[in-house]
Amino acid sequence: MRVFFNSRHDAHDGAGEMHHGRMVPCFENARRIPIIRDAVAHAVKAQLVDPADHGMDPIRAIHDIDYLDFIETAWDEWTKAGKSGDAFPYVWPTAGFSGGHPKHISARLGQFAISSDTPITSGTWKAAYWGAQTVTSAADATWNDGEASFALTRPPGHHAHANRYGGYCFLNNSAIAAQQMITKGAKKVAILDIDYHHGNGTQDIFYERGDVLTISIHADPTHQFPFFMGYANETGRNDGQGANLNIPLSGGSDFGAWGQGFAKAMQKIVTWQPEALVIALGVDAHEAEPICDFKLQTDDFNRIGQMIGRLGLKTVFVMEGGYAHDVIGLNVAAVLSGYLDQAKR
Ligand code: OKP
Ligand code: ZN
Repeated sequence: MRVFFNSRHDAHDGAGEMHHGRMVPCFENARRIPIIRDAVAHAVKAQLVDPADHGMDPIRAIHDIDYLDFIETAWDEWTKAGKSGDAFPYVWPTAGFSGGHPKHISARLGQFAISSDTPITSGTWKAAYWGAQTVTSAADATWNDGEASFALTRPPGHHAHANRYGGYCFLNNSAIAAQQMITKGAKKVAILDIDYHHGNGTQDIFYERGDVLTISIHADPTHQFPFFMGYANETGRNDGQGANLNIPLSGGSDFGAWGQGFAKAMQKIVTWQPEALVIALGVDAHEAEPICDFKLQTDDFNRIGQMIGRLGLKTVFVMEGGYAHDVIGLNVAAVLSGYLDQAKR
């Protein structure tokens, strides 16, 4: 399988995040990527491909210009203000605050962040920019010849909105991949997000559009990030009515419950008849994952890949979450090899 690889991913290098009231090393760290690369190299005869530089157009097709300007310049503003650790927000313009948009870097961090878990570092923009190029190249390749691609990149993307970062995400890679295929001529593209966490950014970006179906299977937000979005009654608006499907599952779900949700997702995709499919491939639903509480096994990920393969659609896999270094490589490889076992039969 073609694996488009973001070799600049390690430019984003957070030192730590607040977890249960203490600073701990970032769960979303650079060690994840070589582990996954090495595991897929063996399992699916990965041909590593460097992304081409498509410039800002595919990114601007999803994100607002003032937001992109902020992400690109935040680190410089932070260091010019005399700060040297990673950049974090600490105050937000929540309901009732009406002071406009001050230019101070701490005001801007709060203006554009949804959460406090996501460091901005010296190379964050570089890593995120090349991640967007990685998924754009993967989407182009798959749209052109029909063969599946895997975009192996970090930081992840599905929590990023058109104008907000957070949940370890800056640029919404799955959205950029879907939009790239629309730009190249697809009339209908589906995004299926199997990451443990709700894909709030992806949902919001396409919420009023009828040409991109967004589906997310995730931990019930009543007890899990992002808490304020991801409920089953969020079904889309205007042209997008009926084109968003949330499948929240209770904490501790195993493949019994998860597989039932997945069957609903498969049914929706078959009925909706997209020309292409983007899989937001988080593997943090596995039982060994540190910040998650589902109970999927590696064999279950293989079954998931097989069922995706049986859809017979042009498929782009985009790396999202997965933090248990012992198993992330195995789980990604299980999805991709399951897919290859069943695709085009
Ligand atoms: C990103 B992805 C705990 C903060 C937790 C939210 C989870 C982000 C998950 N210190 N941050 O969907 O795997
Ligand atoms: Zn996740």
